[in-house]
Amino acid sequence: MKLIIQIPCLNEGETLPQTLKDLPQSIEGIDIIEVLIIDDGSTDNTAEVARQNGVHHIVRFTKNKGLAKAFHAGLDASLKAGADIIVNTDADNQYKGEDVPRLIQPILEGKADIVIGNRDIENVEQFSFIKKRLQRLGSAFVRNLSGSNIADATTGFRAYGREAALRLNIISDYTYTLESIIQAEHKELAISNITILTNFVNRPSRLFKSIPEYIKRSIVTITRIYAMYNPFRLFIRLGAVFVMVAIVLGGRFIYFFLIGQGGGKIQSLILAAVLFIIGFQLGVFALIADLISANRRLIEDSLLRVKKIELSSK
Ligand SMILES: Nc1nc2c(ncn2[C@@H]2O[C@H](COP(=O)(O)OP(=O)(O)OP(=O)(O)O)[C@@H](O)[C@H]2O)c(=O)[nH]1
Ligand SMILES: [Mg+2]
Repeated sequence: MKLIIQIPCLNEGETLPQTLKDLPQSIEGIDIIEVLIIDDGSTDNTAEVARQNGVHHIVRFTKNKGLAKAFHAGLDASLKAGADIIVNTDADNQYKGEDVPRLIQPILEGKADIVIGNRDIENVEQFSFIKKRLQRLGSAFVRNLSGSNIADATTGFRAYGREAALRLNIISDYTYTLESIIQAEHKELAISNITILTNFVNRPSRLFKSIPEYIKRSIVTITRIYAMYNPFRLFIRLGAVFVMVAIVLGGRFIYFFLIGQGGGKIQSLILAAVLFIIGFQLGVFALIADLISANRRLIEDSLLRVKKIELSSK
C-alpha cells in the first residue's frame, strides 16, 4: 500500500518545512509514504524548500493556474507515481499530520472512497465571523445539492482512494473543495467524515485577498456547480417561473376580454406572450442541457478507461 500526501502550494516557503515535519513517517497498513507538492508558479523559494526537506515529487507550474487545477494535477501525478491512497493537506500547517492515520483508516478498511476531515469551524480561532458564516453557507449548499451530511465542505484535509482519484474530474478553476464532494456523490462514491482539530494559522490566506473577493468567487463557483450538475432542474425551474407569470397575465387578459373590456389590456397580452416564449425556450434549454450532461457521463467513462490503460502501461 502506497500513500502519497499531496500539498498544493502558492508561496509557502515559510510554513512548508513545519508542515512537512509534522507528517507521519510510518502508518500501520501502509508500506510506503511519499510527499508530493504542487508549486503553482510560486514567486518565493517553495520548490527549493521542498527539495531541501526531502519532498519526493514536485509538480511545478511556470504560471499560477489556481488551486483547483493544482489539485487535479496532484491527483494525476500521484496516480502515476503509483499511489493507492492520496491525502491532501494544506501547506500552512493548519491540519495536523498526526490525524493522517485516522483520516485514511476508512479507506484502508474498504469502507470509504473519500474521507473528509471536518474542522470545528465555530472554534477555529483565526476565522473571522463572516468567513465562518460563508464556510457554513458553502457546506449547507453542498449538503443540499449532494444529499450528503458533510459538516465542513471547504476543508482541504481529505483522503482519496485510488478509484476515487481516478474518477474525479475537476472543472472549476478556483477551488475544488465543493465540486469534488458534489461530483463524488453523483458518481456514487462513498464519503466518510472524521472530526479534526486544527493548528492556529496567522499567515494571510493564499486563496483569497479579501472577504468581498471570497464572496464573489463563492457565488460564481456555486452557481456554476449548480448549473453543471443539475442543468435540467435549473433551466426547467427558471422556465416554470416565466410560464407561470405568463399564465397569470394571460388569464388577466382573457378575464377582461370575456367581460368585454379586453381592448384596454393588450399590454398584458403582449407581456404574457413574451414571457411564455422565454419560458418555453428555457424548457428547451433544459432538455438540451440534459442531453449534454448525458454526453459528459459517457465522455467521463471513456476518460476513466483511458486513464486506466495509461496507468497500466507504465
Ligand atoms: N497550487 C496552488 N495552491 C494554492 C493556491 N492558492 C492557495 N493554495 C494552497 O492551498 C492551500 C490552502 O490555501 P490557504 O491560503 O491555506 O487557504 P485558506 O484561505 O487559509 O483556507 P482555509 O484553510 O479554509 O482557511 C495552501 O496550501 C495554499 O498554498 C493556488 O493558486 N495554487
Ligand atoms: Mg489555510
